[in-house]
Amino acid sequence: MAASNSKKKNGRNAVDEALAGATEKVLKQITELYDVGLSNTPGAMGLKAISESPLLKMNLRKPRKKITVMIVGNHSAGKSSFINWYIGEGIQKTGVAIETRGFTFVTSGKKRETLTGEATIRFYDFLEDFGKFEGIVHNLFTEISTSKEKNFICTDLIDTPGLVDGDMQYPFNVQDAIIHMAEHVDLILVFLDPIGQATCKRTMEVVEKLNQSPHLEKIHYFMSKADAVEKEHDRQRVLIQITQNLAKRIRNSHAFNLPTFYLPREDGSDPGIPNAIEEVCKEVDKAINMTVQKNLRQLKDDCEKVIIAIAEAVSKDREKKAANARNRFKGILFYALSLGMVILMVLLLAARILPSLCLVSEHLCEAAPAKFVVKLEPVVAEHFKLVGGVLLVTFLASLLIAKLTWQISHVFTKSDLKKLEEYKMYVKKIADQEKGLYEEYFKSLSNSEDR
Ligand SMILES: Nc1nc2c(ncn2[C@@H]2O[C@H](COP(=O)(O)OP(=O)(O)OP(=O)(O)O)[C@@H](O)[C@H]2O)c(=O)[nH]1
Ligand SMILES: [Mg+2]
Repeated sequence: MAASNSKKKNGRNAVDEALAGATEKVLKQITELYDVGLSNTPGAMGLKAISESPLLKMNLRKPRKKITVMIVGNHSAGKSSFINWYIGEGIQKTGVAIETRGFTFVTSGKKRETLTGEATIRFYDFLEDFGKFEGIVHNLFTEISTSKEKNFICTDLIDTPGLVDGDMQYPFNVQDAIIHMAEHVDLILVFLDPIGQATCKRTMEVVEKLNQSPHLEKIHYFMSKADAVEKEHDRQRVLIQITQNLAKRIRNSHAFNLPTFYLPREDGSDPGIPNAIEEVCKEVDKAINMTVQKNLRQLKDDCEKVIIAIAEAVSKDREKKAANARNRFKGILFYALSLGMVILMVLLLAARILPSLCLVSEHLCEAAPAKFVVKLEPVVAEHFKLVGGVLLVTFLASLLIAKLTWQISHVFTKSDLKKLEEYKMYVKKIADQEKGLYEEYFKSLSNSEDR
């Protein structure tokens, strides 16, 4: 054990590090395909921009390139200490006093920095709703660390306020805030320590509420600070006590597991107690692996969605063009009919007034058409009002129908269609990249399992 530990750096060896690198690369490349597309292609465009283009008007949600792990537990359970150990940096204050009163996002970045609540909400867009909790903004922080330890580069860790009973006044409704945050995280680690208020009312209520929420499979329980209890039988007693308390509140109690862990001691001494700290890290790794697979699947699905949307848009456009042609034809027909009615009304009027005009000036009626019109006069004189009325009504009706039928929808121009075709080819190339990423990622996974 000691020998294998010596090969490892904070519980990780070179293969783990290589795998972490491959994972980070895949997650980053997936989000890049959404943001900038195939950067080595001229006119590169991200999948998101393509889907949101006015020709498609889709709304794709870009997958996140990191997972979020929330650590919940009673006061002094070692939540902040675990985060410090995981990233190999004393970023969070620890101690026996109630140290963490708010929510702190610990994330990796290029420069060490602390962000306040407002900036944190802007940094994590899913926190928009969270900011509405009364009193939360002033108790929300982001600590950016340059650490590259373990899988920190793919992980946002959330340190939460320690849960304690008694007169403790929280500046916001801590239970509701934790439950709300649970919706947005990928993994919830519940730490309960054998000497603190592991089974306090507040902690148990949070566990119960988390179990009622749809996030059951995100939750993993650990007994932390196992080395704080020296005697094995005392440790077993506390373990049973915590397990019994939890069993009443958790839904899948038959599959319940409470591994115990403690942080490696700074002086390197071994208390000789089994330590499941690797299991805590493995849960993080598992959540990352699942996220990689989920994001790869999402990328594939989104590419398919865009290709289907393009095909649908083109076929809808074809239908619209056919309907436009039909409507134009019908419209022209009815406009022609109304024009015919105008001509007939003019003829009718001419037949009515021409004979009287011929009496005044004979040469007006010398032309053959005029003679024909004059011949109609007896018929016209008898039915003038009726025929005139019919012609007028037909004229108005055909004009109205022509106007109503002339419904021309907006259709794609030739350049729009060309662009859609280009999008389709481009998205197919993105989908091909997904296959490559998938293979590359699983190759790195199998290499790590072969070791
Ligand atoms: N023996 C032992 N002590 C630990 C371990 N982890 C943390 N501690 C100590 O426990 C105390 C509380 O640790 P914190 O990390 O501040 O606990 P926390 O859960 O963040 O506490 P709050 O922020 O108050 O909720 C500190 O004095 C730590 O040094 C451990 O694995 N073993
Ligand atoms: Mg703390």
